[in-house]
Amino acid sequence: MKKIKLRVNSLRLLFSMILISMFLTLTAFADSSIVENDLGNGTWSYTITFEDAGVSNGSFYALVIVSGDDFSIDVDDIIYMDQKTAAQDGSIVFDNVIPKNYAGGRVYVTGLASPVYIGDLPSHGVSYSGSINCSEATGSDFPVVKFIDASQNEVTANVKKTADGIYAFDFAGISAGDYTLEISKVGHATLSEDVSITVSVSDVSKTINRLGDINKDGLVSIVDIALLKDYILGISTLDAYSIKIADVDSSGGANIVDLSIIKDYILGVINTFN
Ligand SMILES: [Ca+2]
Ligand SMILES: [Ca+2]
Repeated sequence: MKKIKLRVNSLRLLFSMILISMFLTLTAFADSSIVENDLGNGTWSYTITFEDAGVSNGSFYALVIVSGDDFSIDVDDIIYMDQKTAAQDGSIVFDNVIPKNYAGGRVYVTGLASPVYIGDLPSHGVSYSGSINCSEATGSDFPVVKFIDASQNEVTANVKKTADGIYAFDFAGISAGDYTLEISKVGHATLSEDVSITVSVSDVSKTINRLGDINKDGLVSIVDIALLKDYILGISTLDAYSIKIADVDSSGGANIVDLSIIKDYILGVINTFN
């Protein structure tokens, strides 16, 4: 624990040095390289090496990667930070560098003097991640989470189960732009939303509901029948997603046929809407 704290403190110290030294003249290292390693599944790591000729081992160097292409270091834009000690010959290798997203960025290294701009990371797009709550906690089918672009190209997110009825999803390295986000799961109404992504987004929270559960209380009951009846009779309205929930025969609309199927489900005549 103490070790971690010391590490954080020394990173902070180095970072304040970076801010101060940004106003100083930049000097370049004798030799440096950025090598991209494709890990598959839209993820990358980097190996960043450089050499500070003439330094003795024991010198600290901090690696700072900043998103975007401005020549400034803003705390909010830092997507990776680490520190290492130089080897006897002054060479330093940062390997397995995995930045927070793949939006591209500028790589800086600083020792006890000025920060040095090493080069750029290529842009591999942005990330979009979050969680999905499913009203049916049990059931072994995972939700399928997709982005569909204007040309109907699809990208599917990685989905992991985090608890009963709760799943984490993650799109990594997608292009910024406009998409339809589609979340589907067996027995649930498919959620479709227009999403415009310009930067990486995390902590997105979405909920999908069981077919027939129009009031979204987790149960298919007489209450849902009453809501659908009022909708069919024009007494009340339903939002677009609630209509999808009510459309248990996937006909594209909610009507008397769905009402009859939901009634059969409640009476136990059928046990699935699929
Ligand atoms: Ca209900
Ligand atoms: Ca229908």
